[in-house]
Amino acid sequence: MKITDAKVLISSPGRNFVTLKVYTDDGIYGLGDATLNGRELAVAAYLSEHLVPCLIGRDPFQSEDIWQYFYRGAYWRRGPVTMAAIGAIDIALWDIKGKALNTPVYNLLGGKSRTGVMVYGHANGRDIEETIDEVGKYAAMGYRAIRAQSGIPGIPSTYGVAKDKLYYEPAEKGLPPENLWSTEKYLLYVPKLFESLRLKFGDDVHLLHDAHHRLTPIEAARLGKSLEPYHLFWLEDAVTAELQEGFRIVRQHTTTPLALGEVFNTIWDAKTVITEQLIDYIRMATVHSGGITHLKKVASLAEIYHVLTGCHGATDLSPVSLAAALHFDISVNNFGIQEYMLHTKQTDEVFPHTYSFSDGYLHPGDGPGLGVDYDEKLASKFPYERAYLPVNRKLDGTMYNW
Ligand code: KDG
Ligand code: MG
Repeated sequence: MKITDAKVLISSPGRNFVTLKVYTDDGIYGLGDATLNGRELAVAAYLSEHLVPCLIGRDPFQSEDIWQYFYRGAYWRRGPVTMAAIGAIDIALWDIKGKALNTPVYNLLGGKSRTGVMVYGHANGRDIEETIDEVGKYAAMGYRAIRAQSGIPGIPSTYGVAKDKLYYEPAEKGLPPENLWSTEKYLLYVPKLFESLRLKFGDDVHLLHDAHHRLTPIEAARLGKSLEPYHLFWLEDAVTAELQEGFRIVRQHTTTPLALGEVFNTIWDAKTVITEQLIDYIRMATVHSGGITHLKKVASLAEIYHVLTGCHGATDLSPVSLAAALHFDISVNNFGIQEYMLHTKQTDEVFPHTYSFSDGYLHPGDGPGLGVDYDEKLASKFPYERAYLPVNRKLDGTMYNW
């Protein structure tokens, strides 16, 4: 089998997505996700200008060699643009292989290791009362794990609080909106939120929280410690992780489980935190870390160090990415949990898929390949519009991490 062509498809059904469609000489095509939130066209150009010309004529079954060709062969390695482009190709090749062999991708990755993929949903409110209501809605829908984020009194905007409850979408059309931030207020408020949630919902539901890279190591240590009575499933992205060693300080002070890595792109970004057992969950996504091929290697390294997986699954990861994650999740032994943010109806219509939710679990479906398609005609009704994630400033105007 030979690859005959590959098209980069850009559309905005509910939000912007970049999708790669790889064609072969026996009529099978595969889909990959290449979406990099707020930097979509950089990946699209990297793919169409630099990678697609080298892809034509290759055997799609040689996904390992093709991966190495684009990673080692580029000279310029790593980084989100490069790795999302390689990730899109890799995901599309696994899709082709599954379709050609008439089997779901998970069967090519070792087969099912579990009956379903436990997911966590996103509950968020402007204050504790509203957040409690939202957590209640997810519990009623059958979710066993729920991430809770709350606005903080005295700060006009807070990360993770949706305008449209079930469909949280942080990217906005136009130039980047500016948010405000106070670590002092946040550190006082979050323990109260989780105390209220445990009082209301008891101990059984898994509760998660995302600090979104906004704390220093010692601040994260304090937050982790203050949340211990409420036994979180995880505290995510407590500190920016360019300095992986910073997590030594957090780890020394708290038993709250730590999750990290949605912005990581290669195994090197996670090497210290995994091998020193500084985290409990690695959050890298198939799309942003070079596809299924590379993420399998990350999971294998993590497995030796008692680190479980918890793939990123926000709305900017298209249904193609989500499907790739589900095939990966259901097959690796050290799976932990999968993030699941509902896509809008428009997104789901443009990307018809076989995965389904029931009773707190996602199931990838048992059809050949990844089980996702792309309706090009419908997608053409939703043209790309530039959109950005917000930026963030401290109350005194200092530029900070979003
Ligand atoms: O593109 C960035 C979003 O995916 C991010 O804000 C979502 O932090 C996030 C999460 O945990 O899903
Ligand atoms: Mg996050």
